[in-house]
Amino acid sequence: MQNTPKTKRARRSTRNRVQNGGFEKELTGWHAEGVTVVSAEEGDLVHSGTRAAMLSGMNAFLAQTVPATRGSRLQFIAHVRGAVHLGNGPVLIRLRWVNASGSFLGMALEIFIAPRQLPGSSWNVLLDVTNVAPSGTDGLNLRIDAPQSEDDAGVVIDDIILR
Ligand SMILES: [Ca+2]
Repeated sequence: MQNTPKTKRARRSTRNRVQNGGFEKELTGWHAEGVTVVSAEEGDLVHSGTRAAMLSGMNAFLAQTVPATRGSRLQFIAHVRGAVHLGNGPVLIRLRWVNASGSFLGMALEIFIAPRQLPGSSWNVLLDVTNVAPSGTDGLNLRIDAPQSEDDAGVVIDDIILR
């Protein structure tokens, strides 16, 4: 094998495959339950633009399937914070490879945030990379579950990127 200088590495697509990942178009493109769109006017709850998504409620989740094909390896980025300092319930982010009919092919990435871990005054940047998409892959299903009990404050998320 020939050594390839880093500057000549194969070009990766940098286009964000997530539709409306910054919630500027409210919840367009998302399946959601227990999610409200918060605006910059409500204080420090927006990472960029003028809107972000707040998950609060017993079954709060956000989900979207983005295009992917066999051999895809995608970078995942999201900005998360608590609505109240260290007041969050658990957050589970699961990315799954799916085929053309939406059936599960394999886990791509899993991120867990334990309760009472998210600051309310700054943003946590989640940054990770999926494994390689198996044969038959037609999409990557992203699902963020943030079930909040009565004692929990909500979780705010913005600028979700898959590229
Ligand atoms: Ca935003």
